[in-house]
Amino acid sequence: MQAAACIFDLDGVIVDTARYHYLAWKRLTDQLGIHFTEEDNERLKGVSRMASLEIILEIGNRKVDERQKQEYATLKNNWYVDYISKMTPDEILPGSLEFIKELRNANIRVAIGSASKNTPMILERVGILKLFDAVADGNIISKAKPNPEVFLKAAEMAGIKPRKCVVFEDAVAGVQAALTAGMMCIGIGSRGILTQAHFVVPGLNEMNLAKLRTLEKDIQL
Ligand code: B16
Ligand code: MG
Repeated sequence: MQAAACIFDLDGVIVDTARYHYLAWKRLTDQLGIHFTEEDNERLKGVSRMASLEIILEIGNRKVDERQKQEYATLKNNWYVDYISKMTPDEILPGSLEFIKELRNANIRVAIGSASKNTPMILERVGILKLFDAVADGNIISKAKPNPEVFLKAAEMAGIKPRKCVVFEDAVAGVQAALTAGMMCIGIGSRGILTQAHFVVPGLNEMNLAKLRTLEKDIQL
């Protein structure tokens, strides 16, 4: 394949918001008396807000009604928004900006495919909202990763067929979503965890257009 669009997951690929999610969930779990660790937080990566809450309630062995769940999710999100509203461009992960700009200069479309409903605010705070041709996020999709909806939507918005798209993703559920969408997937993180990705690199600082062109040569979609 030869990529005409690159679709980036946001949290864990372009910015490291996982620690803000952790701090906000930790405030909630402390309030509820649930023991919640950074290791537990790993299970929430790439998972939607409500699905994350379900995991937390399961860890704490709590059963609560729908109204209470909404209340908890809102409480956590308000704290999270408070943290991310203070984010600055320094928090863009190394190499991301350079790679995205290189792709744009080569006329390759760049898009976001994120589960987060806070995507526009994060992109705006770190000053990169205008760099993207398309932003598909938790506000416009109804099915969370591993469902491919968010990546298919990003491809459609960018005007590129799925088999001409490469997804960069740090979560197992996101890698599955990309593959089900019929796209090439480059995992960001560890090979031992992202076993299904076509390739894995530790971070976008290890990516450039020449490397992408080499990797995609071996991929048939
Ligand atoms: P929000 P991604 C995901 O973003 C996060 O990895 C996940 O931890 C979070 O629960 C989810 O967004 C929803 O975020 O509460 O802001 O809507 O990795 O898909 O960019
Ligand atoms: Mg992610």
